[in-house]
Amino acid sequence: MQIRSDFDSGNIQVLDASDPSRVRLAIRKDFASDHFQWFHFLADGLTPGQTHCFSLENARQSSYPLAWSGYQAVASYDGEDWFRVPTTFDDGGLHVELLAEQAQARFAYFEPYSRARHAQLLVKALALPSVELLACGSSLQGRELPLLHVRGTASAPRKIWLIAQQHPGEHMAEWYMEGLIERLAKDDEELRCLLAQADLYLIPHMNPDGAFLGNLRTNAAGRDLNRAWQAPSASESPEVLFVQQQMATHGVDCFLDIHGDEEIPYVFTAGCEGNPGFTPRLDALEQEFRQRLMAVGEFQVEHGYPRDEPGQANLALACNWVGQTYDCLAYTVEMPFKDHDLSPDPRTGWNGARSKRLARDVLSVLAVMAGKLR
Ligand code: GEM
Ligand code: ZN
Repeated sequence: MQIRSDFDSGNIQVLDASDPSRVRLAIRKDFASDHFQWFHFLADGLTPGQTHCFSLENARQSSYPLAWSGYQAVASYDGEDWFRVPTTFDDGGLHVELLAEQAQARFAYFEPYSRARHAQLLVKALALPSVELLACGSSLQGRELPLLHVRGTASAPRKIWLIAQQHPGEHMAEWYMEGLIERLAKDDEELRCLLAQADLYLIPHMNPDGAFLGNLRTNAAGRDLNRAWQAPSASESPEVLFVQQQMATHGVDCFLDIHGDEEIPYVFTAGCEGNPGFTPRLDALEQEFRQRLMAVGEFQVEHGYPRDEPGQANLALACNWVGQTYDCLAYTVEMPFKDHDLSPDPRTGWNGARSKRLARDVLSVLAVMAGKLR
């Protein structure tokens, strides 16, 4: 059996692949960092009809070891259709099983979003009459960081920013952005209502280097971009520096930072309640956003991160820094690596398609709220 990871977002180390019924593997650390959790590899030489087990033996030392409880890995024969496979976790690591139907299969922590698909998404977006490439930053390794501007029809539009995948292993984030961009092509009544009041500023992918390298959490300098917002640097976090410069140029009236969460099996948000500048106005906007999203989409408010104490927010996080700096509604949107347990799908768990649907639902909420953002 051959195990490969020499491709976009590949990450695995082979310990011993001599026994095809029990292949011993390990997850490689993020580049220049101690973080690890994301894995993505291809197994070639499977025997149809045989159950193969792949053991990721260092899973207990990963960044979020509690996240393996209740988690199932995803597999695919064609790289398009991804499905959950029987997965157990014990002292020996994370054990992923497949009753093989074909000789080759891919395995990953979540349905990967490839750089090639990102390129296709940009072509699709820029073909839309309302979308322009406003600016283009560059990652540390020189990958483009496009800022898309969706021009509405208002003479003084509200400016709604969405950025995705600061954490490179959270591939659900660019699936979300694909869903948003695809809805722009539909030109429905709600969308027209939104674009009559607001322009959109989109960064479909904040961390292309980290994603390509198969990192979970950091960029090519080993930096967690979602801890760089108070002091971004050209040498270590140019991706954040670029976005802040563009925000200063164009302004911000609402901000959504799209992420994935390893442990919590629900879709949820984290707000700015701990910001020094948090006001009853922002509190009301946050509550209305949540209530409206619960009414239309796969979302809930019971499960999520602990709320920050007043004045105790970490302003190095994008959501908090933007919310504080621009006195605006700002949210971290979290999708699960596992499933949204209020509406579980045993075959796929949370996946790309559901991430896309959430983006469409959030646009519906923004269409109703755009006029209240200031
Ligand atoms: C999280 S954001 C953490 C927000 N926490 C609170 N209490 N507001 C991060 O960066 O750690 C986002 C993520 O990793 O998905
Ligand atoms: Zn994240």
